[in-house]
Amino acid sequence: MAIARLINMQCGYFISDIHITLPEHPRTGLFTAFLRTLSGGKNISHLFLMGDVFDLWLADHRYFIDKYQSVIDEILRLKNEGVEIHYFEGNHDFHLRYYWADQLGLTVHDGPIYVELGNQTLRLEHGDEMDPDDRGYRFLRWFLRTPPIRFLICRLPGALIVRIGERVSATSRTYTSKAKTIADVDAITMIRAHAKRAYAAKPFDIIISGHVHIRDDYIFRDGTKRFRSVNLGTWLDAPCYFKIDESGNHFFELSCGDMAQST
Ligand SMILES: [Mn+2]
Repeated sequence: MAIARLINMQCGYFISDIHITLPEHPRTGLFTAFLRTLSGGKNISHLFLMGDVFDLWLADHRYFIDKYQSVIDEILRLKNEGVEIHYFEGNHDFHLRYYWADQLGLTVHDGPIYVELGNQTLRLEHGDEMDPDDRGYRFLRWFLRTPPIRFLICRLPGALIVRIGERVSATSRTYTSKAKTIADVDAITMIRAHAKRAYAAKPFDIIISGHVHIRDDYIFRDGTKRFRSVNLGTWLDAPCYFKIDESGNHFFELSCGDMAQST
């Protein structure tokens, strides 16, 4: 009986904006150490990678696969243990299906989805479409996904991918959470305004996003309406995950301290 219960376990983990750069960076070790604490059939049934997991990942180029093999190995282990894994494209990692879906068998999303988990309806998205006024980005997002550009990105020569990848890793070394394009208060306003618009279009119990690098957890109440808006923040600030388990609890846990010591 206990086994059936474990198989039916609904325990989802949500992570975004890790912005993994170099394999030897402590943040990479922290993420793989975090994944090693998870075990399919024991403490996780669903893993949601909510975008910008890597600071750069394009299509199925060998450069990224070789560079991030240690991360891929842990994700693949979870998949082989029966964990259902969803990977949302961000603005730093896209055209993911050629590797993560076609070769590894994960489910890849390039926009918002609704899922049922533990009696709750969730709306999940990276969050890069959150700002309705950012027409420049919306155009870029569309443009990068047009068939001719997708064709080009998938066929960039390996040497050029290496140069781009090294350039991105080098500039990202100086990344700090201070490098934000909008103020925290504006980001929170945007997260919550987007949640309200999304709820009006199609209701949910919880909306979970990332992208803006501001952790936010807010309950809306308006008459009989009630929903929760969660933004996952970024591992550049403080590594964390959001978890929904079968008892319906959902909470953040900072994963920094003990796991940093285990790497
Ligand atoms: Mn993003």
